[in-house]
Amino acid sequence: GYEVSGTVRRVSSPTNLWRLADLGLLGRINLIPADMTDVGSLIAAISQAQPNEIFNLSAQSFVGASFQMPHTTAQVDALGVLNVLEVIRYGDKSIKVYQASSSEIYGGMVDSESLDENSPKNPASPYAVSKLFGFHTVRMYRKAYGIFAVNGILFNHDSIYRGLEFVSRKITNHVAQVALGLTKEKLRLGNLDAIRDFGFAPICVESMWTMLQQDKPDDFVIATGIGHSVKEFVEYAFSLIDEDWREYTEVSQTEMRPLDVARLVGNPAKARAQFGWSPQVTFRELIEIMVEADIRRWKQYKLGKNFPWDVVVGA
Ligand code: G4F
Repeated sequence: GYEVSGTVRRVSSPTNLWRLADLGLLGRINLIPADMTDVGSLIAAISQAQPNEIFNLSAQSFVGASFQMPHTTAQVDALGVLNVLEVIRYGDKSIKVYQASSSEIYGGMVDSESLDENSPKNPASPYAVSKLFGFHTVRMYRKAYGIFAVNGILFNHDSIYRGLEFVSRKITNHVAQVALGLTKEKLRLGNLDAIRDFGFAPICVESMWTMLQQDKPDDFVIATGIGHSVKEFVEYAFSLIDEDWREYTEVSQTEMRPLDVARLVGNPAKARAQFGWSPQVTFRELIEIMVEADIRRWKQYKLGKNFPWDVVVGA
């Protein structure tokens, strides 16, 4: 029952909307040009769409790249949040806002078993510092101006639509190519000991909407509560095609970050108690879903069909 608008940042090459196309959503969403760093464009987009709810999912979301582009990351991930909130503050204050916060804001709290909304924040990348700015700005605007703004503190949330630069999809995409005999190259990975809380994105995304339907704005951790290392991920992914991961991977310095967070595992007790959220999909099921999808895509490719991400629309 929603009418959905989404903002699209203008780039000189055609905008790649393959995920929307793959999901059959293209044409059902009003696409409005806007840029998080350009407050005027946000004013225009918000006055055009006149939304009741805004989901701010826009970000330079790759932690690794934030070390190369700290300034851009801060402008989009930190000041961009401020821009949206300012437009609401001086415009329609009844608009509810979901802010995509991140488990990265906790940073290196290695001694914490699992992290909840009140755990100390110790960000360890330009991405994390920027997200923490957004997090506190949302809380401050909520208190100071009575805006219904919430932070969803999502731990890793993966699916078949994950970008190829992230470790989960990088692995499942490679496994699929090995399975179909399409590559002999080794997969270069970085820190295999990093522990992350890998959840299934569609289930996590449902919680974003649910947070905006609560009586009062608040912040919620969304996580499975179970940690797994990158090594466990790659090991299980290759086991699905009956291969030994060690033969197909190598550790490379180029994939290491100047600082990495050793362990991030969340405690979703508050979301579970308040609106019954649960992760539903296990670590192994998630990997199975992703490997299966990538094998399907590469099989299509072998048949001479386009990748779904070759669909380029909205030039
Ligand atoms: O897949 P990643 O790049 O995701 P990361 O850094 O955990 O961030 C993701 O989740 C956050 C929420 O928890 C989001 F806020 C954020 O936007 C993003 O969606 O890396 C996961 C771990 C890291 O410790 C990284 O060092 O995997 C390690 N890793 C090891 N080898 C690698 C690689 N990461 C990448 N991207 N590529 C590698 O080759």
